[in-house]
Amino acid sequence: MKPLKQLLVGAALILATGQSTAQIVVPSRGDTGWQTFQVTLANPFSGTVRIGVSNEGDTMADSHLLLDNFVNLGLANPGFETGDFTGWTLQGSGSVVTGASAYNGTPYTPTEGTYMARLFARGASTDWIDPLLPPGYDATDGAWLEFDVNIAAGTTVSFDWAFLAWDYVPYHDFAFLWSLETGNQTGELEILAYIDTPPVPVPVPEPGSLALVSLGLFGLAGAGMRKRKRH
Ligand SMILES: [Ca+2]
Ligand SMILES: [Ca+2]
Repeated sequence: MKPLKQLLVGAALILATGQSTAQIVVPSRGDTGWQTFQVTLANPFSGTVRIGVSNEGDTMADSHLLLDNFVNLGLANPGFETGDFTGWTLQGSGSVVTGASAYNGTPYTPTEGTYMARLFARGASTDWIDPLLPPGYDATDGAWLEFDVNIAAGTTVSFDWAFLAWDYVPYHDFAFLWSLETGNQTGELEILAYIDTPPVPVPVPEPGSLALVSLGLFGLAGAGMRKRKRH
């Protein structure tokens, strides 16, 4: 199975920006901390955007996506400060909250104001993402915020997000940004973060470090483990 990372290699770039953001590999039941997605549009963009979170491989252990502080996207309630989803279209499960916790208990608070959105990977089918994923991955269900935008070239847009993994390898729950430019048939997908075994650093052999080398090889073998069924 190809790593999701390869989606970015040679892929058409989202929002006609000519740039992309780093993709974060989250270990089992880990979390990303707050991240800012920011792009300056090289070309104007008019179309539909979906930002959300999906289960992968099964429909259990729903991961979470926190969102806040949407800048320059022309949104009426860009930081959820109404205390609800006024002005937004939510598909699937989500709520507007003043705080949240990662699986390990790490607390999260809004990056702007008092409120933020918390989406759960359940409630709406994400089968529509499958054609945009590498073979072997299976998006099942999730939730996303959807909006139409009309952005002028040269505009810098941004939003804050945090992916809280509730699942573990080999279930690759993921956070995504999808866009469909008006007139196009196929949307473009960017994976913001997904669950996987973090890359194993290649150990530099030194005298007395053979044990470390062995551990590294063991880790690589683990990363190549085949997907197994959950019962
Ligand atoms: Ca899951
Ligand atoms: Ca806010």
